[in-house]
Amino acid sequence: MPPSGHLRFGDQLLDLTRPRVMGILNVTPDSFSDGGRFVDREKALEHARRMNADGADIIDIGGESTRPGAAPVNVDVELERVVPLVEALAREGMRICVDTAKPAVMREALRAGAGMINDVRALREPDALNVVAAGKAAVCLMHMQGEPRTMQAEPHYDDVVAEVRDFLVERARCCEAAGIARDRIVIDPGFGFGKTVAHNLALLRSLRIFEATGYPVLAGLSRKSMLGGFAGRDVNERAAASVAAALAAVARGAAIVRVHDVRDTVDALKVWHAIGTE
Ligand code: 9MG
Repeated sequence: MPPSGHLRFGDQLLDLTRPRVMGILNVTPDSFSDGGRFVDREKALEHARRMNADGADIIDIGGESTRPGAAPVNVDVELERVVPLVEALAREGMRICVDTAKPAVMREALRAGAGMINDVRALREPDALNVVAAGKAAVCLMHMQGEPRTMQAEPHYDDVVAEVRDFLVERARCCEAAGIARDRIVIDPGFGFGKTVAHNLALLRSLRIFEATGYPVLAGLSRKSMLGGFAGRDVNERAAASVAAALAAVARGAAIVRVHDVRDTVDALKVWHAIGTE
């Protein structure tokens, strides 16, 4: 079944007949902060406004790092980092997604005006399904093997594409059974989350198999270590590599790309669109 062509995002319908760009706003100690509990809110707001002006369709705010090796964050710290930003940016009319696996953060983020939850644990925490089902938000269900602290140690699959697809379809069905409408659900293979480079490439090359599930597909490859390996670039010098990966994902059916370099990605997609596909 082909995806429906739109995503129900809070009270809005987001047209997915053209690819959409989700800009990443990380508010963690390694991003806009003094290195401790306090995150510089003004800098984060400025960065979100810049991504919005550059053409981001959605801003994805995350207050807990999910990088390989990252340690978990206390719920109060995450709330303090994320909720004021959601309130301010939603009030300015931006579409806000919140990257969290914690039901308490989801609940407050939705109250503050978020229209989407991005969960790397695919709503597997107790109560997460109910919190999302009770509102009108969209949800991105991502696949991850293991936990961020250890997930890259020894990822193993017999058939990575089938296993990841089956997991995501099963989670999407749980969402629908809990009352989340089909047109509120997005799936994501979770590049780099308990995957080797060979696993990531197999998933990227087979993205059409995910699209064929009928759920829109989100691809997050931006600045990931696999791209650094191919291009021989440090993390802050991977914009061109990330744009190439985003286009490769869109060419294989991705409906949304999650990126750091919004302006470059938006420009590339405009060129892509102008050229058209055969
Ligand atoms: C939070 N986060 C980091 N990488 C991600 C990815 O690839 N997809 C999604 N949905 N979230 C991600």
